[in-house]
Amino acid sequence: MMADAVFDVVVRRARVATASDVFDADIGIQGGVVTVLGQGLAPGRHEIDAAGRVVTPGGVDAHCHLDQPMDPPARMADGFDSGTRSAACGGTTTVIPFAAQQKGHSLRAAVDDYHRRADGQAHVDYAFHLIVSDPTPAVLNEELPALIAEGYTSFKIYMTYDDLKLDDGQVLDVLAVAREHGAMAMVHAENADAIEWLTRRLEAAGRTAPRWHAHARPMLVEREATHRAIALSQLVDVPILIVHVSGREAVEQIRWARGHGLQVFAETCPQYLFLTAEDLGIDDSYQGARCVCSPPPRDKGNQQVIWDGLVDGLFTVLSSDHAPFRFDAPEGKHPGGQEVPFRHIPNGIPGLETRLPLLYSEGVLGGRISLEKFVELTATNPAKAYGLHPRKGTIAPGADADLVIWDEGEFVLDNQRLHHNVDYTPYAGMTLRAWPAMTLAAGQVVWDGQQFHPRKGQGRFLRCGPPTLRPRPR
Ligand code: DUC
Ligand code: ZN
Ligand code: ZN
Repeated sequence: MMADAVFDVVVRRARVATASDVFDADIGIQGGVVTVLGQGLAPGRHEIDAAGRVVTPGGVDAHCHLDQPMDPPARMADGFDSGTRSAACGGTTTVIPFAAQQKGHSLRAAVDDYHRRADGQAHVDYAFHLIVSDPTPAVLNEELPALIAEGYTSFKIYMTYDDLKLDDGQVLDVLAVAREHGAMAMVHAENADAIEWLTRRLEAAGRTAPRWHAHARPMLVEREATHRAIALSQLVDVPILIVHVSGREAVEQIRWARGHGLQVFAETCPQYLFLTAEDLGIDDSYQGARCVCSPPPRDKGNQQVIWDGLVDGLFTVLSSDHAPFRFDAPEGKHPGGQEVPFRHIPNGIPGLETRLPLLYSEGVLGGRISLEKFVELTATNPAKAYGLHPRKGTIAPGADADLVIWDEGEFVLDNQRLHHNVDYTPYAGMTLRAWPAMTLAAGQVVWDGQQFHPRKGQGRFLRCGPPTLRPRPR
């Protein structure tokens, strides 16, 4: 404690990285907010020496699933407590999971229920996207406009999954609301009927092991739905953001749209950079159930296309799509304690904690992307896309003091190291080259490189403004 302290916290000798610049500065923090960037700042009550290490804005994970209600026996392993704990230890200080409407119920009920799940639980700040699964006139004309005005400014539309999917007319209705009220529509683009047809044929042939999941959801079904989503958004004349883009054919559709001046934004996820369909199995072993997610990981060639899209600006954001199910559990990848046909395996993989270290290791230290691009994809653009910038997603006076101080050094990842409530990571055995040495949330140390420092209930609910992303036509 210093008697003449001017700041609550000073992070000294930081190599500060933002989406536009990398520069050396001390970071002065008061009341949980960055107040000054400069050289030789006055003392802080808490002094942190970053000693020339890279310091980035806390990550904004704009696509993760926490404690989302599921049909029994499935149950997500992470709620707001363990999910935000895991996020913080991997450098993510803002999460945006989904309040999912159930068909036949109101959207407002989903939002109220989701607040009850989050209240008092979160260690870092959070906002909500909405999932619109039943766009009744009341939802379209009353609930959605009111919720957008209250700070729920983004919603996800599904073109697959029986309990969530919308038909094209419903997609148009929801997109029209996004246009009228300035919200961001996120689209899960896979052709539901084609998946069902393929799944039945595979089942009839006895092909039900986890690896067949990838055959039931080939690139073609994603390409077709991506094309359709783009066309529907063009008809309504509204921007959209295509989530979890997995490979070349979807990327081609998005490039075409950009080339025609359409505001089509795109998200990808680490699983499409680091996993392939072989991770679902090369034989009929059930081990591959761990990596069953949708869209499925593709192949090395598609991984390269996704890397290229990160480098050249095709992708707007990199999110985790953390969808946490335990492998060895009846509420997880073994429904009812059984090895089940792939159709019944809960879709999703964990990734909140590994998103930033994976991209920093292979992207930045692997020489594929700049530090500025890393920050843009993992923090600045997600904050802009969902109306949280400049409070989130940057290091600047007035922004929340959410910071990651990076430690560079090789180690082999295993699940023991992680803080989620999932019993595996798909990235076990990978050599990583970086991990947060420290994470600060609102100026408080929440991860010190060894220990998690709980701030349960101090994570705040964030009301989102309108999207402020600028289009990047190609
Ligand atoms: N796919 C989704 O669309 N959401 C959650 C998990 C998954 O695999
Ligand atoms: Zn999805
Ligand atoms: Zn998802």
